[in-house]
Amino acid sequence: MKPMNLIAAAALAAAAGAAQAESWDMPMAYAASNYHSEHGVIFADKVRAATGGRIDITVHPGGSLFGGGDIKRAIQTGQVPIGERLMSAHANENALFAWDNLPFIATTYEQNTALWEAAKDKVNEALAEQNLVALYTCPWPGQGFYFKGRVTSSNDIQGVKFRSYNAATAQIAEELGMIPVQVEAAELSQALATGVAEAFISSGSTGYDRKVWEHLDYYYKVNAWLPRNYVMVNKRTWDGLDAGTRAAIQKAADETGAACTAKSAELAGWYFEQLEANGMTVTDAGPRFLAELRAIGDKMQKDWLADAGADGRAILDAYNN
Ligand code: PCA
Repeated sequence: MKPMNLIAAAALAAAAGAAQAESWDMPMAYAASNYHSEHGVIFADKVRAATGGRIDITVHPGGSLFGGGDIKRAIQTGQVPIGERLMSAHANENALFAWDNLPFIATTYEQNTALWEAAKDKVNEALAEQNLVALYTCPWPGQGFYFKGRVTSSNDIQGVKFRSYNAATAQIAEELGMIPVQVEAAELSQALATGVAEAFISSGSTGYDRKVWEHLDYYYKVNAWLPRNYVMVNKRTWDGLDAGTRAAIQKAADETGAACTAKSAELAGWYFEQLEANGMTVTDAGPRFLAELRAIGDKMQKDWLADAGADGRAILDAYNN
């Protein structure tokens, strides 16, 4: 080869190498120290190792790159290739995304996994239509209520400002006579400190992350549902990868989803211990409050079936069998 051709060949090789390695920013919505975010980092490490550095993911937790409410759109539109979001926050786009917040349908990790198995194909189809591919999902622990004072029924909470995180939690607030206000977990401590919100529904996990004992004194265990976070990738980006890279990433995702789910189950009780150690009363919801919640749950299930149509019916039928 003539020297000029050698130089051209070297430049071409360098360009091909550079085009191959990709840096992916991955926005996540929840606290850096939360197990969801920690598993995002575990996932990134696995992907880097499995692809020989070809895909280099940087996790941005706590809504630091995009606020929780903006992450899904940022992935869809290709502003970032990958990210994490609570799926049911997007139930307004498609009722199927609310499969995991039907009250009292799936209240254990096993049931939540069985329901996801029933819902998965339909949900993934709906995501594909939005230019998204879910790589893995991970549940939050069961959802219960945080209040300032003791609550035995909705009589005790009329007009209370209630922090919601999706349509279902806003509906529950209204049915109970409270006033819903949508607030991201990342802004929850501030909302409680400034009086924007006085109560909310969530897991022990988010109460712990946000040190809510500084503002509220009671947690009522209800286990209404276990909502899931999804790590999603832009479908065009995904389809553009070679099959080997896709398989390596999917394997890392499967392992991470399983590990994250196990961690969630392992930590569920520990979070309650931390709330108690910091002075909160953690207790089961009483029979009157629970009866009201069950009636609301029945109504919400009917509403959902009306919205989600035949697909929703098929999901619940598959789950019930
Ligand atoms: N924590 C998240 C969603 C569900 C949960 O347990 C939150 O409160 O925003």
